Amino acid sequence: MKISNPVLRGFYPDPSVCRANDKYYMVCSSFEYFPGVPLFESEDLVHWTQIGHCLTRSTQVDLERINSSGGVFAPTIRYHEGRFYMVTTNDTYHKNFYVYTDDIYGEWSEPIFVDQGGIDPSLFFEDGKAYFMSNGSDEDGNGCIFQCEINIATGERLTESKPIWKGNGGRYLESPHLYHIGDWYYITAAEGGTEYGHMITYARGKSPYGPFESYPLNPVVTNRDLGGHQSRIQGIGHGDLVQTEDGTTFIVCLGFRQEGMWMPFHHLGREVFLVPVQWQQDGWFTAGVNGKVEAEMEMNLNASGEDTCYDVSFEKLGADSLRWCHLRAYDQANYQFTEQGAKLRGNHFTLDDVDAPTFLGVRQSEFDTTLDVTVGGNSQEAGVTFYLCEDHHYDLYLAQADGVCRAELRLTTGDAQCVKTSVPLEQGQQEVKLHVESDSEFYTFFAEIAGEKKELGKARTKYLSSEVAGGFTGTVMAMYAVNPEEKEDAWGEFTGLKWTMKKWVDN
Ligand code: 6LW
Repeated sequence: MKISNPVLRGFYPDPSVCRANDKYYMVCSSFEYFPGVPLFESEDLVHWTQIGHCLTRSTQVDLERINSSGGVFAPTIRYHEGRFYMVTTNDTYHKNFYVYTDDIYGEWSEPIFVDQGGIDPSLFFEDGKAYFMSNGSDEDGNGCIFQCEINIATGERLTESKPIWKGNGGRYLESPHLYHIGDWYYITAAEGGTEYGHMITYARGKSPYGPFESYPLNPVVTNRDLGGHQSRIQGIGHGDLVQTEDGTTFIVCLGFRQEGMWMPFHHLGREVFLVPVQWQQDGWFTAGVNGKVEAEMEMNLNASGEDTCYDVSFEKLGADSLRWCHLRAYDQANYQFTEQGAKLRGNHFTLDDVDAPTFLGVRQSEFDTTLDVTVGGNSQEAGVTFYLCEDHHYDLYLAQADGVCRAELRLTTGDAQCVKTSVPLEQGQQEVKLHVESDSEFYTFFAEIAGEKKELGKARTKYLSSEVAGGFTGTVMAMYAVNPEEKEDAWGEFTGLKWTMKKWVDN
């Protein structure tokens, strides 16, 4: 049947997937966001339900003052003898570690560190051995995949780290994984960087250490040769192979949906794509449609469930929703869910700080969205932000000073920040209805003043993109509060949250 991509929309980069007990499990990177490493379950590789996070405690990963797009990089998930492992890098501290669980719905262990450098670690289990691989550089400074064997109980290296594959010559060799399928060991990597030149390459050999022979038809998957006028889907790379029970094979990988045909950018982050694999007689394979990924592809899958709905409201997302995310740290005392909505108590951090302001976020999953929320309470500042990082965010909020309430729109784009519009509310008006409309090019911000919806301004989506702002994340919408004096009883009150997202279809 035809399957539409991306199968998981919004900022869920660097996917890795495994099959266990007739289900599929997937993890994605999370950088400075807490909880870390969102975890999903699926029965068909197409419909994914979030069932948890792998990193839920500060003892597992310390995100304090982690730089934006630092912290938790590309994870790998593997299942071995009844146990799930998730291995990743804390890039800010250049440390590779893994956690494990015997209950996929439960808590994960404390971290076990492995003394091998590089990023994008992966695990491979066979014949009682645990192989650990990550990227690195050879003596000439070229990209190379290194591998060692570890004691899986302790993380201790049992063998020297050996170079096993230099890839196909593309820059930024990363994201290695090893598989044993049929007579061959297949190794994969991403090359070209996680941007427009991104690609997925393979090599194969007769042992876990190779020697590996690169596939003559590499790259197996890439959209690098498609211009924006040919495909909105770009940056395809960082893939993990997965097989269904009957051996049908897929690659789960990242890609993004670009905006701006000639000077492209993307602001929704890197997302998850599913790509069908076609095996050949000689034990090699191709994937996608002639090695390219399209928004709709024919796949040998029975996945007729309902479309995933990304709409957000307090009714849909209660206090325990796994979709809420926070910046770096989470102080539960500053978040209260009420029958009508949520109350947030700020701290002295603002959205401009590389720190942990009070922030209740959800990823933006589509271009066309409509947001409504009413903000009241007595916080000095409380509102919504469309946030990429501390230097790039748009905030629409209720400000209160000297007994005057104002609706304001503040834009922060790199080194420039301005309050674009500031409108006093009517005497006695102490809460304000905020409304935001987005399409692929603009956010348009409104506030209801004296019963009338007033436009406070527009801002370009482009300035929240990786191409402009840098980094590896994607836009998150958050309710937030700022409370410079950290008053005990200063709360921003949020009611009537409704954020609807219109599913993008390629045309
Ligand atoms: C990462 C690398 C990548 O760890 O982006 O797409 C880096 N690939 O593999 C950050 O996500």
